[in-house]
Amino acid sequence: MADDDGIEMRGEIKEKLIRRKQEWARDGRLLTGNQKMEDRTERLPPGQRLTRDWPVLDLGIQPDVPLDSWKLVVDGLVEKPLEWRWRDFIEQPVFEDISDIHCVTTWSRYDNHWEGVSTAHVLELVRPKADARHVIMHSYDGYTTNVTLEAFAAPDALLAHRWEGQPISRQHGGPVRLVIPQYYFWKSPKWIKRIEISARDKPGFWEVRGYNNEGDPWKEERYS
Ligand SMILES: Nc1nc2c(c(=O)[nH]1)N[C@H]1C(S)=C(S)[C@@H](COP(=O)(O)O)O[C@H]1N2
Ligand SMILES: [Mo]
Repeated sequence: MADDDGIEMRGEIKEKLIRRKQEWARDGRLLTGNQKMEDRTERLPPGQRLTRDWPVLDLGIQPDVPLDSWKLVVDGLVEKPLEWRWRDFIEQPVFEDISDIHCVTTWSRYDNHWEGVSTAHVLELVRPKADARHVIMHSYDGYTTNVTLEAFAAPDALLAHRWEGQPISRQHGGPVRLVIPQYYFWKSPKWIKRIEISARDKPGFWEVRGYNNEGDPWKEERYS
């Protein structure tokens, strides 16, 4: 099924999986109670285990967004909203970072080499208004997630289009996904389409289904 913009929604929503994760959140599954809030000398957060591969997790729909259909809007409470096509995106200053992934389902993956555009650069261009406090991210598959403006602006956060020197695959959220390393990976939306700056918080897909509104792996903020 392709819409007018030539973007094909591949796959089906995994209703059962979503229900199970929601039950896990309700029951507090996977919590160790071992939060080392102060102790960041450990590299692996509590309850996590290291993996070397890179699992694919999403709601089941993996949109196929051709580069010439790709669009990103940054709007809401900003002085200068922007709309980028692919050529605009790749003209921006390149930002590179190496960071660890921590997924709430307990896998972590070290040393991911990302390339893209820093969120700091995006914010410099759009200039959030004085009352802006929150960022709501909207994806091509209908997924949403929310962070504070401060977390979005973190110096290691970026709109990534390359991973380990290669374009990010469709399965992992290409052409462009967010990477916000300080939080569990559900706060890093794949197939990003719109970044909404807001005075008001708007909990996203998992946040309204029992996941924490913040999601700091060091505080084990898995659920609300
Ligand atoms: N658009 C979108 N982004 C998403 C998701 C999703 O379903 N849709 N799932 C989130 C979750 S729960 C995780 S763990 C990571 C998984 O990213 P990966 O498949 O690249 O490992 O993507 C996050 N971003
Ligand atoms: Mo996840």
